[in-house]
Amino acid sequence: KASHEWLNQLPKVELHLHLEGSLEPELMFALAQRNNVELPFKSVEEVRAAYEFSNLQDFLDIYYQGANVLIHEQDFYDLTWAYLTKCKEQNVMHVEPFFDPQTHTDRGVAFRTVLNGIIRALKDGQEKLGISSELIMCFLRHLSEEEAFETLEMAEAYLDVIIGVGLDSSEQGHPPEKFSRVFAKARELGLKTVAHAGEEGPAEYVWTAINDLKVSRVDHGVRSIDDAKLMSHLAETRMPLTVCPLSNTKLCVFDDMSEHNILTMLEDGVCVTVNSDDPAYFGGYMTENFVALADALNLTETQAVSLVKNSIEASFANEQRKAEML
Ligand code: ES4
Ligand code: ZN
Repeated sequence: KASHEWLNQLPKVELHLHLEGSLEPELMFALAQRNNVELPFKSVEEVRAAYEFSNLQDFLDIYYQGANVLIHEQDFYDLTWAYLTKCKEQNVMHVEPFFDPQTHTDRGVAFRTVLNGIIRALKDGQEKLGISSELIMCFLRHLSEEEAFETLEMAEAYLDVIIGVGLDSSEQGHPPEKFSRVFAKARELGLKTVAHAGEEGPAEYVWTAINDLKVSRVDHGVRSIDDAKLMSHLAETRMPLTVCPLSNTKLCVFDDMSEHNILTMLEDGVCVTVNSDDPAYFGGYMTENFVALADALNLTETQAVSLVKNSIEASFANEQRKAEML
């Protein structure tokens, strides 16, 4: 296979990245040792071998277990900084990462510990690497509305460093409207909203993310293709979809990359974007996701550039930063 160095050189933007999903096995082991946490794996190789998933839940079980090594502010700094240095290597100029506070507060790690580590690294990323960023806090949808409200309350002290809220974790059985009232409160606080929808769940969940949660972007959204009316609506309104190709094949949303619908949607005028989701678990960061599309679907340079332009259009960066990136 060709090296596709041009795809690494291409300046890129990432809009769908879970910081906890960027925890590489090497850092997981180092933090386990530093914090005296027991891991159910003997080696980095054994961890990587465990990363075979047949669906979203399979992955989530391992992902939440991995996060147990994150305890101190410095751990969250190191996690975020490692991701940003990877972005620098791959010419990613702007990022809008997600974090899952409930994964940590439910283990007794303070909200401020998580947030302070992350924002200090994002600030260094801006100052030392020139990577601009906006931070998005996600609610875990398998937990209750009440717990989401409690999490939103903790975020109220940090509205200057959180641009929006999102919704992630187990999709099926947890429709967007379960969080309509929490999202309404978030919007009242001036936060933007996004939500995972139409990853494993039906196209109907994309409609309710748009109509009930009033999202600015839909995360994944690939199952929108099952609903022709929805597809036209997405194209007409330029509603962005943050698509994650390697995630979708790793979690068996598509059996093979050659079956992925991202380029079909691009040609239909939908504002699709390329993102890495949980790169430490799914086999690659931004460049690898673009390369996978080049290998399986013959992604052209024109298409690659359109995908990045879509990301700039869909981003929460200010107009000046957007203009700089175009
Ligand atoms: C996730 Cl791929 C995916 N889907 C839903 N929730 C998530 N959290 C982390 N990765
Ligand atoms: Zn995701």
